[in-house]
Amino acid sequence: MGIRVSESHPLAVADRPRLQRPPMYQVLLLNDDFTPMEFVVDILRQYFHKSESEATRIMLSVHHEGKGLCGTYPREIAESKVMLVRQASRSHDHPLACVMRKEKGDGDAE
Ligand code: TYC
Repeated sequence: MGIRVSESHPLAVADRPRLQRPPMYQVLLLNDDFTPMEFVVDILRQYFHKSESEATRIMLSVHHEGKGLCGTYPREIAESKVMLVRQASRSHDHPLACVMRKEKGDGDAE
């Protein structure tokens, strides 16, 4: 019973396509002088699933360094997080900026 596939069959190994890892995108928050700290912490918890302490750490690093990493995702997920954060910020009249950038160092997989 069952199908036996010979390991020496040329399609089994020789013609294996070279795989490309999908490019990944970093989603970042940028600092501004107006968005309340608590709102940024809420955003990090709600959209990036951070704990209270991790969200506070990221928010403070954005506040002091100018920008901070929220997470790294495939393109469409990163795009949707950027959109959701922008919509939430605008709906509360905050200028909070959320951007994405392609992660460096994505070559072909082995
Ligand atoms: N700098 C803001 C303040 O002092 C807080 C803040 C933190 C705003 C992070 C944006 O991405 C941000 N209220």
